[in-house]
Amino acid sequence: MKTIKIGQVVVIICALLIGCTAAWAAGQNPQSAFLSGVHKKNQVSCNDCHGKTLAVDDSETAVNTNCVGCHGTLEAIGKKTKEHINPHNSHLGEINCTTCHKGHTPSKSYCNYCHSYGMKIPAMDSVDHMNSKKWTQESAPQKQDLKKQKVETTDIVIIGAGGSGYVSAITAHDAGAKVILLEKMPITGGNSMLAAGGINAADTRVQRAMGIKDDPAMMEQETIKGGRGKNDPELVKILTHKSSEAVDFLISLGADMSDIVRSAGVHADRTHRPVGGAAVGPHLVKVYKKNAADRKIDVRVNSEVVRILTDSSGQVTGVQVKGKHSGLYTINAKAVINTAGGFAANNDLVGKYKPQFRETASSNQPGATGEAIFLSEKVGARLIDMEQVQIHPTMGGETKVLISETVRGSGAILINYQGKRFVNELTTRDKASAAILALPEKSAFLVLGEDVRKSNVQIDGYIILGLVQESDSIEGLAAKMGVPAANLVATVNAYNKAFETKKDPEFQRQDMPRKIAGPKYYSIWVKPGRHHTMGGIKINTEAQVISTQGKPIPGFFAAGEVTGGVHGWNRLGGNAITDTVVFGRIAGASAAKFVKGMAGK
Ligand code: MEZ
Repeated sequence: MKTIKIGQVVVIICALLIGCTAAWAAGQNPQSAFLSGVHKKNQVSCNDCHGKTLAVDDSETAVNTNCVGCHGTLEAIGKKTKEHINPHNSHLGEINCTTCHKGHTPSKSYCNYCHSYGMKIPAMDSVDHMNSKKWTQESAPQKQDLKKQKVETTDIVIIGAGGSGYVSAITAHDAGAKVILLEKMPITGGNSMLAAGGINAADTRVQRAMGIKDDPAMMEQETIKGGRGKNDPELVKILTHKSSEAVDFLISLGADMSDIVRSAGVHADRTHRPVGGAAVGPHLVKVYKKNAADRKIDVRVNSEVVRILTDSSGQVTGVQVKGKHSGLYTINAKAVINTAGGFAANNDLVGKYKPQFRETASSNQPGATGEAIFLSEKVGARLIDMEQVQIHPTMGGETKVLISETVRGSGAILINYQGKRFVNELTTRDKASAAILALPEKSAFLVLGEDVRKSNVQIDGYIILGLVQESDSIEGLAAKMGVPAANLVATVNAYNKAFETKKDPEFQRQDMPRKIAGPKYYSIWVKPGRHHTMGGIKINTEAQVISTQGKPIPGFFAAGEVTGGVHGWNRLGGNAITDTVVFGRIAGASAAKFVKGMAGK
């Protein structure tokens, strides 16, 4: 008889315990509650999903490869779907199957964090419509825990894989640095993934080819005027004067920037976007993902930074990460870039800084909860303008779907319940939102004609989502909207006259690119909602994080919505993507330069 060693006994007891716990869990939950149960019923074994070792990395790579092996790619599954709303073929692009389909907890439709489809998926517990819960993080562990953890080393760690994170990562990598890009959510893309409008840039080769005259100095002035003069003027100079290079950079990565539209609060058509007016964000994130993959950049999802590490001099030296499966570990790095985004999805934080906006819907992705702003504050970063929360005038009725400003830019008008215009549709967001909130109903309607719909493919998306009403006549549309028909007819006639004469005596709207004409007329019910947080970490023009003492914190950089100062107290539509690209590039280049400087020491 073989002798059994103590270690083996422990292993056997553990295996029995795990087996019993799994059996208990299965007993507690009907077979169909989790995918593991569904799979078991179909005689799929643990190893079929997890492979021989049963080890799961935080990005769940092997499991997802096996999902695709059995079920096909998202694209292939998407092709089988007949319904208009097709989650497998959505703007989220190629994402992990495990983002929605869970093995050991109830499945959840990720789409419902932002949209509100009454959608059931296999092994789901209930339809979760409008979850704006904080994405919880456990409190950072105590210092002594650090000793026991796995430690990795790299040149640069980037916190948050949204637009700024990807741009910083690609730039730093191309400058010779070894980069790890961390994302706490199960998918990458951040708020950039939801960006509808486009990227503002002045005096670009695309504008020149279209005969559009523009000037970075004018963009600079308009950005400061839009920001109510509260912007950091040096950051605005960089944002605007490097915007044309930002568009060149995107084109060099393979992005399509061939269409241009006007955004609110400006005097030039400078919002660059893909052909047909397609949403800019999903397109850019797809381009970023491909570029990161081509460069073999280490991108990890389900990996939340819970602490930023410093040495005794205050220099930033890395991060502590909580991986969904790997638990706590440390990455020592020569530089850290914070690109973790803002906090407009965090009801409590918004409520703290802007109590009147606590209950408004948010257009943001569920991970925009702002923890990394405070992790930065803990290592000495100065925070500015935290109470400046932007309300976007047009979210679709009771949903979290943003109706892009480009719909107004393409020619839609805003109508109140009297069937009348009440504001210049292309004024800045703060003013347009205030005008809607001053109406007794605190909501309004966008009204548009056939040419406007055709110019902006996103409107077809809103039709699919059931957000648009349509009619063959203005009177018919008025009846559906519940506004007086005679007023709406008079309003549309007056607007079309303004379009013909290029003068809008009532509201001085400068740009009226299309009249409101049939054969079909459309309306969308809209309400203002939380969209952008202008405040955050103070940075300088090199994207270095500035301390409460007014000095750069060595080894620490930041870019995008996690920072404050670029947009002042009100951001112009289309300037967020400019921010992510311009300052993402600067942060990546500055961090890589810093790393090289350290090597020389
Ligand atoms: O920059 C934005 O937030 C933007 C253009 C949004 C939109 O309405 O499309």
